[in-house]
Amino acid sequence: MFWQLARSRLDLRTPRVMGIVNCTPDSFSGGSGSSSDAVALCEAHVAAGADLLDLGAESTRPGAPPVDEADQWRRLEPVLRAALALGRPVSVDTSEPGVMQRALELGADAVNDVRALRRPGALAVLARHGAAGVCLMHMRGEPATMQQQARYGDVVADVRDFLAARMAEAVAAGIAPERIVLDPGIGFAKAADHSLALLARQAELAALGRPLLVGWSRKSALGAVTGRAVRERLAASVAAAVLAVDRGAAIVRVHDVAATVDALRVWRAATSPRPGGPQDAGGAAPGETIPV
Ligand code: HH2
Repeated sequence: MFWQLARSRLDLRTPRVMGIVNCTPDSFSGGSGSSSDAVALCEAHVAAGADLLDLGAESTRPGAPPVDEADQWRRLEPVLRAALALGRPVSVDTSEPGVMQRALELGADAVNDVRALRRPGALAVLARHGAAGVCLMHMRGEPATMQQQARYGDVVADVRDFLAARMAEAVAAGIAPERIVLDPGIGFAKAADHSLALLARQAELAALGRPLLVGWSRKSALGAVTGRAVRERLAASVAAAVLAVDRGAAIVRVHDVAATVDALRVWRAATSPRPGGPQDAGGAAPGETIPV
């Protein structure tokens, strides 16, 4: 399994960590005040082991005010230019077709759209940019009012059907399936129980046949479970990322890259065949032994 991106194909046989860079003053877990802060965060994420960077210029927390195209681009451009030189794929988190267009022209590898390319013109921009990746995420309504729409009969079936329909529409518009990853939209028009059901039954979303990208980092569902404030959700976020990967997620979108990378190293070590372990066919290859 791989994700086709503008400059590369991302191999998803091992889980990948996407580092969040909010070029916003008002993100729910704190944004970057200036573009130099945001560039420094990109560099820190890469040093900590991030496989991808996701740059956003508009907060999507419940009740956040919209940011117009010109302002998004003013915040994004200097950070995107610097991030593209760091040797990792870079996605731009936007729903605005004009911002998508400018970002892809500058060389962005993918578009991450919490509205799943539903704004007029968005599908066409991606269809025009032959190889760029796209993440289609589930949400109902708009961030300002989405929590009023957090009512479902079967949330997992609803999210699955929505993602299947958005993927079909993207493919019909000319976006090849290997360019697409899917995201259940943890916390977007969802109560904590809805988000947790999406983790418990994540396999039903993986059955859609495209890689899953999942963002649990510091989200309010983790606050509901632990009783902790946004800044105190590191352990809960890492636990959720590991569970998501264990249930088949290909990419986890996180604020705390170093801790997530370590946790996934442990997950990988524990799930790979080991000399002498139950999946060992006999005879360890040289160099495969793990130092204690
Ligand atoms: N969550 C947020 C923003 N963008 N994109 C995808 N694909 N999946 C997510 O779960 C997701 C997302 C919200 O988190 P954050 O970026 O930290 O906050 P804010 O939107 O307030 O900037």
